[in-house]
Amino acid sequence: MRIRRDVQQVIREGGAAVALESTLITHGLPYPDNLRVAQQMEQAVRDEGAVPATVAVLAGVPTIGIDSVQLEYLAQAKNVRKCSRRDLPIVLATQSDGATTICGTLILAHLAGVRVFATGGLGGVHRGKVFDVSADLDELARTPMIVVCSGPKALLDQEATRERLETLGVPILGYGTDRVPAFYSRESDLAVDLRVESPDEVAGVAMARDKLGLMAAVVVGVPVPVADELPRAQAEEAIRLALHMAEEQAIRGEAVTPFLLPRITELTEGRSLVANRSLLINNARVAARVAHSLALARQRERRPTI
Ligand code: PSU
Ligand code: MN
Repeated sequence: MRIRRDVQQVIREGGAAVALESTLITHGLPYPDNLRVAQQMEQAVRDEGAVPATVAVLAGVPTIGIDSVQLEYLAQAKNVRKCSRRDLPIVLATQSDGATTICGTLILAHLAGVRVFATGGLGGVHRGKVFDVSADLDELARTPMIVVCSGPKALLDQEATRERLETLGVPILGYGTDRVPAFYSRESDLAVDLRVESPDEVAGVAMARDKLGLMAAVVVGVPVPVADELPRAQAEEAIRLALHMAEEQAIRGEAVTPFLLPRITELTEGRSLVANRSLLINNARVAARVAHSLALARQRERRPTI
């Protein structure tokens, strides 16, 4: 794999690095918003003094920390494969381009030694489709990273996704909230496993996990900033309508989310896009702070006590 030089260095020094996914660039947001948001997420991480590493596969090479030219290419490229665990061997063997989902990013970023990851919404259990369960969930169960997000994607069955995460041993922390964030809206009616108020508390849970040798990710649910929140009733109405359209057009599998997101944007007159953009940039900022706390906690742990 190719690891950008500054990313290599920060990992070697045990500093703060934040992984970012690329599927939200190729499949989650329209051009040119996708490019702007990806750049702003990287900038938010840098503003906090951490190093961003956007992950993708380019011509079959897993790349940890794409450069600005590669980012612009991905933002406009068509036919880039959306890569979960299943897809990685295929894009490598065929030397093609792949955008990594949360699942794919967890695999590659963890291999490279990055411990914190910022994204938008987790994949999970689709509404009314018990067999359409995102590979994100099983990957979260076996990758000891910290994943900063705004809850499961709004269009999923939130309750089923939450139950599945419990079964898989993945804790959900609420960042200044008692409820699992509902992506476009600040709160669902589902309780988090622990409410935290600071990056240090998040790092503390990850450190305890590591001492136990548990492999699961720690999920941190950060609510969308208040000013950009979409009221729940409004978000739900748009989601229901979009799901109905997907049903009518027989959209299936990994094509479902890329079909639904633009429909939801249309139905909310762009407000879902505003919320999505806002939460992504905010999550990148929070993840950078968490990465600092974790780096410090790990350094303290290594230093002999006097
Ligand atoms: N949430 C969004 N937009 C997205 C995704 C999540 O708001 O584009 C992407 C993420 O990359 C996530 C993936 O990992 O969708 C899950 O897809 P699937 O349900 O097909 O596993
Ligand atoms: Mn799916």
